[in-house]
Amino acid sequence: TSADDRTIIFVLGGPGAGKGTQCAKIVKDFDFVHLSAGDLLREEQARADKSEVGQIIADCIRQGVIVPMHITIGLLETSMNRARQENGSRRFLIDGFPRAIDQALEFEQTVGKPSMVLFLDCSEEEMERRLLERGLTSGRTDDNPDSIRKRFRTFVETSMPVIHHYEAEKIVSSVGCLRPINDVYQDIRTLITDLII
Ligand code: UP5
Ligand code: MG
Repeated sequence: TSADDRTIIFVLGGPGAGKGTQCAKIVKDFDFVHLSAGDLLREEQARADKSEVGQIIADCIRQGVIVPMHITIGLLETSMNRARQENGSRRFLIDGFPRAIDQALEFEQTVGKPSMVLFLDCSEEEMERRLLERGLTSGRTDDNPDSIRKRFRTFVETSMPVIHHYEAEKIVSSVGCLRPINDVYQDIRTLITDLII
């Protein structure tokens, strides 16, 4: 299925960098489908609450570690195929995935290759500030100091190598995110316009 007419953008960045926020803005201006791997996992966990898979997802998210990739890739593939069948969607923002090199390679083999990797670059201090503030109302089981610390560790040790892998392929566009949401978005809008024209 890799040699097809889809455009895939991986939207990556640390916990709280602004991936979901920026994807929501992109889909207002461009014909992309936004698929957040974390949102899909949280939905699946709620749906399959009492099941073994539901328990695995809940535990991994609270511990800030990565859910076994066959679960996440299955959810992404199902959502992409459904969007394609129902709406003919061909452009996808994959938010918060891949988080490890093996996930990147598996997704490329079974689903497809990204045209661009959008890296939202933010300091840990600012990401922590955003997540703790969001944690006041988000209800997310991982928006607490202990889980946030573990998420940062996973990001540095396991997810940053994915960025470096795609830097070597020269498809990473980095955007500094220590700025207001709309300023960040202006840069992203230019990058996406350049990609799809
Ligand atoms: N905010 C955003 N931009 C701002 C700006 N420029 N200035 C000021 N404030 C800004 O934003 C976070 C908060 O910051 C919001 O309150 C926002 O208003 C504000 P958001 O857009 O939500 O940031 P995002 O990067 O999406 O943060 P999120 O917490 O979703 O990132 P994570 O990567 O931690 O979470 P995700 O949901 O992707 O994953 C959660 C867990 O799921 C992982 O830890 C892992 O256990 C599991 N997972 C997998 O196992 N595999 C996967 O493939 C994906 C997830
Ligand atoms: Mg998010």
